[in-house]
Amino acid sequence: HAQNPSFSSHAFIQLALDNQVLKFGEFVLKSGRISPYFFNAGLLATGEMLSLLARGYADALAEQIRATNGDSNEQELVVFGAAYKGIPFVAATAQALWLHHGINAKWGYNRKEAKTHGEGGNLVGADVSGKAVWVLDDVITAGTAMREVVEILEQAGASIAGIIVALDRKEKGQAEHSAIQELAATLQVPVRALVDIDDLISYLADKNSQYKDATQLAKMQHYREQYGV
Ligand code: OMP
Repeated sequence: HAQNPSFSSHAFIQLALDNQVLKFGEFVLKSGRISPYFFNAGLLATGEMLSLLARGYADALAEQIRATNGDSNEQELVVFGAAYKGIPFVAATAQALWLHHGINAKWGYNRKEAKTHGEGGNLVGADVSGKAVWVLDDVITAGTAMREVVEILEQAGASIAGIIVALDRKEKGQAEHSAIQELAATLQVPVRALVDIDDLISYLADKNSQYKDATQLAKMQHYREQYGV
């Protein structure tokens, strides 16, 4: 039994469904949209799921670094996770980068309450000031959460190197483009997702899938037409 498989979107979706990380029903989103599915990254709460997720982020980052630097690992890699859910994810990703790719990334996160004693401030870990930082996050819908993280980093004197989310719901952001397209255009950086709604739809449509479900598939497709890009 392989305990450190490379990331595959199929395996990730299957695990997410098995563990109710990905659920079907009727959910009110932060944006106010009513969605037939919800991805709760807080439930990626086993060693297996955390490892697969971290491997996904790490593989995507390593690929991006290779694409820009060739084989050299010289350029410093700084990864950032936003409080609270992003914190364990960024820590696990830094470890996966080291164990599976030999990349010694610096990692950090923010706290929600600024400290008034001790070292002060609200950033912990890697010093991001003057650095180009990769941001990890769980889900992107309309892009509000991600814009807040970008703001925190820019306030701290960092620039954004790129963004990786676990799930891209591929929905409209502030206008007609998807939230990811808007961020990529505004920041001029790569923005990647480990899985997106089209992967979920293909999974539900797959005749070999144990979760094959025509009713749910139709709801997902309808929602995609309503809010999708
Ligand atoms: P936006 O800020 O609209 O991009 O929504 C992203 C945030 O919504 C995530 O960081 C989550 O807090 C939450 N969310 C989920 O966790 N899973 C989903 O499937 C959908 C949402 C959501 O509310 O849109």
